[in-house]
Parts: sequence; structure tokens; C-alpha cells
Amino acid sequence: MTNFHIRPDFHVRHGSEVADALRDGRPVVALESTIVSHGLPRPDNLRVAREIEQAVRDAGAVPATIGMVGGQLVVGLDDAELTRLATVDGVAKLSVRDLALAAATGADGATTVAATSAVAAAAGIGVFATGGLGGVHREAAQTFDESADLVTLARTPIAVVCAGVKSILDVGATLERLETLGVGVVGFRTRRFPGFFITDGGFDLDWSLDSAEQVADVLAAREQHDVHHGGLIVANPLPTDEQLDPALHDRTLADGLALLQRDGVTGKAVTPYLLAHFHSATEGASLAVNVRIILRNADLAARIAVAAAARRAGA
Ligand code: PSU
Ligand code: MN
Repeated sequence: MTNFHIRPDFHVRHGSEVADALRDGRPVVALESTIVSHGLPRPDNLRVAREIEQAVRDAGAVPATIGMVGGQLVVGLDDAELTRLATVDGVAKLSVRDLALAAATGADGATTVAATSAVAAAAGIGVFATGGLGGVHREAAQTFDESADLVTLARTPIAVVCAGVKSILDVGATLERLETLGVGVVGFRTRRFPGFFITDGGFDLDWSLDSAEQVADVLAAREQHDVHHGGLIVANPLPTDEQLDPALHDRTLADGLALLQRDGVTGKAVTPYLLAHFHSATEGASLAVNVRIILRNADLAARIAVAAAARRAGA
């Protein structure tokens, strides 16, 4: 019998600008699409997605926003693809385990920190900018809800520039898990782990670095040792005068956690639900802070990528 099933091609597609930059050893910064599709409200999400890419360019690197369009995994979405993931309904939230399922079924999907890190590292990109990392949820002792971001970073050699984790999570437990999993954590010009909307998440860090060049040195050391093959979290806090008002933050958080309980929200819907609650309950104040965080992280990530590329070129 003839088999009429035509096998689709599942190769990862690189945007042409990203492909050229990687071939020439120029600096590239990976960006995730889950913040665009699920983390930021429409219509601001598309504008912000473009601003993030521009922030990377302004600091001298090429942005590679990663996502899945009609089953094709893309490193370096073009503007039409970015628009599609920001505006159409039914974009799946993809962690690493979902990538092949989404490809084989021809889905549109946005990649989380976990999936973006894994795809970026496989593509030879060493630096990734995002807003906040996933982590251990507050009821994890009962629900076992811990983001796959953590375990993925344990085995993925990439530097993730973020503003720590949101206090919608159990910040202390998240730091403990990162230690257990062997993920490096360093404060950028701070020895306190940031709490995303708020400058200080309440926990000390063992390490602090002061410049993008120093971060590039860490990446070079890890590569030359070839001993630690996990990720490095570069925690970049907002200045205190730019953080969300801590009283407003605490109120919004308490309300959000109560609503979560009331509505019985679980699993991968928890993070988007709480983010949407913050954006509506603070009447946009948290959105402005969120955008500021991402743009600062994109800038720092690009400067790290530039320093790393200069180091490679000089070596
Ligand atoms: N934290 C944020 N904003 C976000 C996310 C996390 O402050 O948009 C997104 C990231 O893509 C992250 C994902 O990887 O949520 C974590 O989801 P989960 O908890 O379901 O693993
Ligand atoms: Mn989860």
C-alpha cells in the first residue's frame, strides 16, 4: 500500500539576520515569546515586544526572539511572526516538553524561559534576556508546582538576565532549588536577590558582579573549564526609585492569591492569571514597571553579549 503521508520538515528555522550574526560571531541575544503572548496584556504586548528588540539593537547586539509559528520553531521571529504571536487567539504556552508536540500538530506557540533557553543554547546563543524567571509556587509543598525553568536551566549553558522572580512565587524555596540544581546566581551590582516589581526580594546572594565584561569573564571561565554545564542567572534589580510601590505590591499580591484560590486556577495557568491580575488591579502601574524591567534586562544582556563576542574575537 502506498503511504500518502508526506513527512513535514521540522528543522529549526533561523531568521536571516540572526543566522548571519551567528555565522560571523557577532553578539546575539535570545528573547522569549511567552511574555509577549501570555505575560503582557494586549495591545501593549506587541509594542513592548518591538521595544525589547530595539533595546537589544541599541546596545549593539542582534535580537533573536524565539517562538513557534504554524509548527515551525523559529530563532529570530520576523515582525509578521511576532505580530501573529502577540495578537492571535490560541497561542500555546510551550515549555521544553511541548516543543515536539506543538511542531507535529502545526501549532502556534510561545516559548517560556525553559523552552527559550533550551532552543537558544542549541542554536549557539549564550545570552538571554527576560523579565522574571519561573520558580517554586507558594503551595508547592501540596501541589508540586515548580516551573520547568529551574530544572531546564540546570542542564542548559546560558546566561539569563532577569529581575529575579516575582513574589507571586516562594522566593526562598526557588533560591534553594536553584542551589540544589546547580544553577549559578549572581547579582548585578547587588548582593540581594531582586523580587521583580520590587528591588529587594528579601534574600542574600553569595556573588555580585559590577560590569558586563565581568559577566562575560564568567561565561568564558565556564566554557574553558568545561565542568559546569548549567545556566547562570544574572539578577538585575530595578533601582529603588523605579520599583512598584511596596504597599500596593503587597495588597495586590494578597488579593491575587485569594482570587487564585477562589477560581481554582492551577498548573500552567497560574502565572498568566496572577500577571493579568497585577496589571488590572494596579491600573497599569505594574505594567509600566514590568516594561521598564524588561528593557533594562535587554540592554544588560546585549552588553554582556557584546563583551563576550569581543572576548572571543580577541582570543
Ligand atoms: N514570570 C514573569 N513573567 C512571565 C513569566 C514568568 O514574571 O511572563 C513566564 C515566563 O515565560 C516563564 C513562565 O518561563 O512564565 C513560567 O511559567 P510556569 O510557572 O508555568 O513554568
Ligand atoms: Mn507550573
